[in-house]
Amino acid sequence: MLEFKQGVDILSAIGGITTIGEAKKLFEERLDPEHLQRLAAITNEAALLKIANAMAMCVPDRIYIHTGSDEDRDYVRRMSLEKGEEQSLAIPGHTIHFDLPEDQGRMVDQTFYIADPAEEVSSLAKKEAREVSHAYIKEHMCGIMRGKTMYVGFYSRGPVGARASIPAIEISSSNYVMHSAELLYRNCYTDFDAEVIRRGEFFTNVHSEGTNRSEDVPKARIYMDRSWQTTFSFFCTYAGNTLLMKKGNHRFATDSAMYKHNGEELSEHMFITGMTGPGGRVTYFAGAAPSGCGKTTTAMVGSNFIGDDLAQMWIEADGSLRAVNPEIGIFGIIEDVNQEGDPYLMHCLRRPGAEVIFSNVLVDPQGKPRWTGDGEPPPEQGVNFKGAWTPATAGVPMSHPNSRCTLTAETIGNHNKRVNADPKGVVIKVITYSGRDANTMPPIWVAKNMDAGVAIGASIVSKATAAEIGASGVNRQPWANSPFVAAPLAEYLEAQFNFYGNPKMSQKPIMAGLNYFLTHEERGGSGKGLLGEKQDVHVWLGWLELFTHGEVQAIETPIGLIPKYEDLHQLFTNRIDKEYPESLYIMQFSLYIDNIIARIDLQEAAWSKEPGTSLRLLFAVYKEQKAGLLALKAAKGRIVPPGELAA
Ligand code: OXD
Ligand code: MN
Repeated sequence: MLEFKQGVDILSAIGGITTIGEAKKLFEERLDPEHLQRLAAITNEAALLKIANAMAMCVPDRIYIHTGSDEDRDYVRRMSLEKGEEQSLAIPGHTIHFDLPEDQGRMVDQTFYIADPAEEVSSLAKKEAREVSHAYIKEHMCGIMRGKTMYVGFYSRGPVGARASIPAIEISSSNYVMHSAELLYRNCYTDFDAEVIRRGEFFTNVHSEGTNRSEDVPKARIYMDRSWQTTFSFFCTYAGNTLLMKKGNHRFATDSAMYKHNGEELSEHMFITGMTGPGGRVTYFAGAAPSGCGKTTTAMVGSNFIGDDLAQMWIEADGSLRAVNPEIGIFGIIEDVNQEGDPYLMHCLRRPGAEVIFSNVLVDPQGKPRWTGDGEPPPEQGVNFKGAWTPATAGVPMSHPNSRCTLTAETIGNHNKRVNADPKGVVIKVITYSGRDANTMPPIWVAKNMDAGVAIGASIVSKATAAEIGASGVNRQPWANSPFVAAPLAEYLEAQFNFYGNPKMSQKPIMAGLNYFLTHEERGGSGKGLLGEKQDVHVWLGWLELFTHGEVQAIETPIGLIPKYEDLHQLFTNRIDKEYPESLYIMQFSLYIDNIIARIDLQEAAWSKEPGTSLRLLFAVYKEQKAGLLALKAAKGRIVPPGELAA
């Protein structure tokens, strides 16, 4: 259980401003008349105290209140170029930003939850005692903005007025961070006060790149003060470490869903996308996948793409599960993005029209950004995150595997801007969970009931990717959200059961697992190649779309329901005009019973270490599945092809 507003409020303790009178006096002393007037539009006292304390702590030379106007956006962009945080590329509106070589992903070892003595955090997270963090922040953030401008922006994490939207303040001395904030979030300067009243909370983020030198990166920290809903980040620029309105505030939104709206809301690491089905109907999906596991590509498959990373969900009075995207843009991994797999995105990345920040890719001498897997012949030379590069540069890839593109979603061809702006949200009919799993689960399996659906989310395992510095091996990734869940996992599990099991949710979604990462060698073939292609996702989602509407039947197995060959064959033909041999179907959908049981045992052992009453429901699902699998093995052997399941 998390208690809010407990322990020392570090930002105000360091800033030392405790009354609104002191805050206003500081504003008058330090803001120029124009920005003083801009700030006068914000009247929420708690927000003004946060801003005053950030000023008092960081001691910037100048303060810039970002109203979200075109002039302000242009100014922030221009200054980013002038300061050298970004450089122009050949296509107008396209820029490149490099993070330091040591700052190319989320620094998990330097990221901490600030915790009070009795406060428990997830077994997969790192915590630090409040007084230790307090001293460290004081040592490194006091005066960190001397000689710099402090930018202050007001944003809404979701359409203004939506039930699960939460306002946030982003404070940073980095123009690149503020430029990214404007591409990814809705500036709500004029609505901020009203939104704080409506929601009853807001988040605050304070960042400075400081000296921005490699030798200072070991001192970098990313702190989340959950109790005071405030983040601190310094000596880094990678947006996953610095633009904490994204993953820092996603962590706070998860706390808010669990401890302020338990059973009514969830905050998920999920894309939201709409698939068009027969008769032109649009069915909305929300899907979880760990960072770097194809979440953006999956989202882009939709005819009505809404968002690729986060979902704020709630149960509406009509019994439906609704979701809004807290973002309006994408900060997507660019490796392997190419014309064949990602035509909409490539249009924005290769033609004029969209404003794009490329980060940590290679730039060739003509000012063209290049990345591994872009589908073009490799360049002869260029500059990347480590400096000058040629194909002979040993040990350095052309582009960092976690290099990114940042752009507003409205420039992407299949984005539905109207729907993404609608505070009513979309009705989610399908929930998916996936991970990088080479050898165990089939491409699709549908949970038989809500508890089994929660168990799919609780049981994701995935191979580490470049989004997290230093991560390796195959790890548990419950709901693909565990890097962002501060709470003890059993409490999070309980919140999931409470949400999907809530009788108010009369229109239950379909819950399914997805896996695109089976390899030939693990399924009786040879070579490490994947059993399928990126474009097959159209078929997997297409089948789920039909299944949700009762238009295809499924084969029942102990782990859930799987598609029939004939239906997939037809979808492969109709959706992507591709031959789908039955032999491939058999490789993909055979049940490898020993692998699945080993996975269940591993999950059971890991979850047994998490004390909590909700485990009972999870273990009941595992028990039933395991009994079914053992009976099947006794009857049909270790590997059961789908044809034998149907019989
Ligand atoms: C992201 C991540 O950047 O999850 O979305 O790392
Ligand atoms: Mn993510």
